[in-house]
This record gives sequence, C-alpha cells and structure tokens, in this order.
Amino acid sequence: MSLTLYSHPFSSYCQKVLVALYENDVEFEYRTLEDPSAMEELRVRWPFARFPVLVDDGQTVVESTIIIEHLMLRHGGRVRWLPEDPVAALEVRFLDRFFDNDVMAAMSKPVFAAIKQDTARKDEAMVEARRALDLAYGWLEQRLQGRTWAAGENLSLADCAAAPSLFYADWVHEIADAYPAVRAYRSRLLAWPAFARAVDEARPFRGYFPLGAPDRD
Ligand SMILES: N[C@@H](CCC(=O)N[C@@H](CS)C(=O)NCC(=O)O)C(=O)O
Repeated sequence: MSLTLYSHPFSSYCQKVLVALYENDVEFEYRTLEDPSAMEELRVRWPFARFPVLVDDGQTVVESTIIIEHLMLRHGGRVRWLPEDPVAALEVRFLDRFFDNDVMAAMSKPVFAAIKQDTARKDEAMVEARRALDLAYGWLEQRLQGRTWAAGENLSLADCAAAPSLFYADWVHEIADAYPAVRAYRSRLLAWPAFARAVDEARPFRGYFPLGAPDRD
C-alpha cells in the first residue's frame, strides 16, 4: 500500500487534508509542489492542476473532502471523520460545505485579486469579503454555542475544513470581539497538534500571502 500526497504547505485546502493525515498518523509520501517536477506529475494526474491530490496505490483521488472520506474508509485511524449515523453525518457534511463555500471562498476572492495584481478588483473583493465573512462569523457564533468542535464534542471533517479557512479568513478580515465563540474556536483549532504542525510547516511560506501576513499566529 502506498500513499502519495501532492500538496503545498501554505495551501489552505492542502492543510485541510494534512490535518486528517497527521491526526490519524497515516503514513504517506509528501510531494511538495515547491518542486516543479511534482507539479508536472500532478498535472498528468489531474489536468485542472488544483491541489491537493492523493494517489493511493495508483488511484487518483481529488477534492479535499473526498480525500478525507477516502482516508477514513480505506485507512481508518483513531478519529472517524464522519459519524457512522448517516443523519448525524449530514450535519458534518453541511458544516464542511459551509467552511468551504462561505468562509474559504469569501476569504479567497481578495487573495486571488491581489495575486493577479488587480488593485481595483482587490479593493472591491475586500468589501465583499468583509460583508460575507461577517455574515459567516455571525452565523457561526450562534452555531458554536455549547460546542467544543464544529459539530459537537467530537472532531470531524468539519474541523478539518474549519481550521485553515478560519485561520486565513482572520488574516483577511479579523474576527471581531463581537464573535467570542468564533475567536475561541479558532484558538482551539490552532492548539490542535495536527493543525499546529501544518501551520508550523507553512511558516517559511508566509511571504506568499499576497495581502501581507499579519504578525500573529
Ligand atoms: N475544491 C477543491 C479546491 C482546491 C483548490 O482550489 N486548491 C487551490 C490551492 S489552496 C488551488 O489548487 N489553486 C490553484 C488553482 O486553482 O489553479 C478541494 O477541496 O480540493
């Protein structure tokens, strides 16, 4: 059995998968996309060239959520990323979609505009991101009441998605004091050893953050 992950340490979607691998001590070969030959291999596997991409005994698996489900089904480990009860699993799947669609996507727009050096679009995207992220923080503030992790007392796929999305969202539009539960949840995620490891591995690449990485975390 051989597992290879095409990944970049600074990529939010890669971090989402890395925490699942690290938490369950799953062994894999890390093909860092800092290496141009790894990028070439990735393109052959997945012509859209989005990452992460997992290769499991020759089978290409794409999409961070599907990779995590694949790891759970094929490689097991301490933490089940989705509850066995299919109805309980629905909430976890929904929260995974919320973090990808309403936090990660909102945070990414000004980041992509800044990468393209499109100043006008970046300013417009920042206004949209602040509005969208405040909606997301406000909704999450209520949802997190009485919970340790996104879906309750157990770690899940939703926390894998939440960790990098809230990490970077706070860099784009800081989570205000008006959202204490969201701020505390982000701090718990940063203290989660699997995510702390991913954050540490990404430190050397902070200069890549096109809006300027803040001096914290
Ligand atoms: N829905 C995909 C999104 C992956 C994604 O957009 N990854 C970014 C890196 S964080 C990427 O590949 N960017 C390069 C590109 O879009 O060309 C997933 O969950 O894996």
